[in-house]
Amino acid sequence: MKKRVFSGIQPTGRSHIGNYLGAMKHWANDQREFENFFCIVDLHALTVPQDPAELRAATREMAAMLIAVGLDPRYCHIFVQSHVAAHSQMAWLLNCFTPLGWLERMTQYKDKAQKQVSVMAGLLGYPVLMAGDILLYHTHYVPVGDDQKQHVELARDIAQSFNARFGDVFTVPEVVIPPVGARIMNLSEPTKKMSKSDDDLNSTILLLDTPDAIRRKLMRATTDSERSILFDENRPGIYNLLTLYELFTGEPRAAIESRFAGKGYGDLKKGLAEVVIEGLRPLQARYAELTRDPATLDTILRDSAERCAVIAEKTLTDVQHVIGLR
Ligand code: ATP
Ligand code: LTN
Repeated sequence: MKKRVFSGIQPTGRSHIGNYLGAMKHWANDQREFENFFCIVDLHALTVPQDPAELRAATREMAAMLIAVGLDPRYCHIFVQSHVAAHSQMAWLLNCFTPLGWLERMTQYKDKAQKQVSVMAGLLGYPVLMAGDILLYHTHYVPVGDDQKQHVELARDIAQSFNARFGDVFTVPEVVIPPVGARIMNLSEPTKKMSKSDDDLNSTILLLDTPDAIRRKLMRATTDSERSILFDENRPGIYNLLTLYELFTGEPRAAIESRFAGKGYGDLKKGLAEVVIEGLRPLQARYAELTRDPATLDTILRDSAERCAVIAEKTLTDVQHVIGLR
């Protein structure tokens, strides 16, 4: 039996090269080795304010994007979280077995709560819903970017404490973080991660950006006052641009450093813009084609949700049983 992979992505804002290099690209590369569950987490999106029509449209767009980056519905269950009721049901049950203190410590909660005028209870419960997503499928591996590591560790803690009390109900998942690209940085403020929810539109390269937008954003990217073009982690701006070059070309670091030896930051930015534009071109073409046929996307989502519901409901029933429901 193939081992199981589960990961999720929120249908909010627009996907960016951080999502791609930190998560989606790895999901696509490794898909044949595993049984894969890729979930468009619309329930997680509700933890911060959303416009209903935009959320609905963004959910279908995310399905198109996942297929455009190369996920193949023959190897992957690509589905929407709210289409499988067991996700909401499991979240409630796990909420009753998760100490409040574990949730209050989550760094993403603290960051996001600070940005909201009024914080809804769902924002605190976000990692519990996420733990339920993972545990419902007896997931072995959870490939995510660096920012989600703490949440997957919490899912492990919840699974272990539940198992200690009720027997081996859950498979304890492992987090998988890519060695390079797990944290693509914000172009304007390279000490922060690139993020969908950033208000500064120049800080993020979107997967659907036009060539002109990509060139413009990269030319404005923050660097430093030095001159040398070297992979030096203490120089976050240049390090981020060089990492992007490395990930889009697959060239070794030494070769990239010698390609730009004696050249200026402008040359690096121009060169990088061209490799990003070329790297995104095939994905953008596939995306355009897929969004012309929403009925096919809806069929893929519906079929996947039906298959996932069978697996998820079995786990949910097992959990209900051991805790004294049913
Ligand atoms: P937000 O920042 O608004 O929370 P996001 O950009 O993190 O949103 P998500 O849908 O939460 O987007 O994340 C999808 C996947 O992309 C996750 O696995 C996450 O770890 C990864 N990811 C997000 N941002 C980056 C980044 N800057 N570098 C690498 N991976 C990232
Ligand atoms: N919180 C994650 C999305 C997410 C997820 C998951 C990732 C929801 N459920 C389960 C991995 C496994 C995020 O914001 N990237």
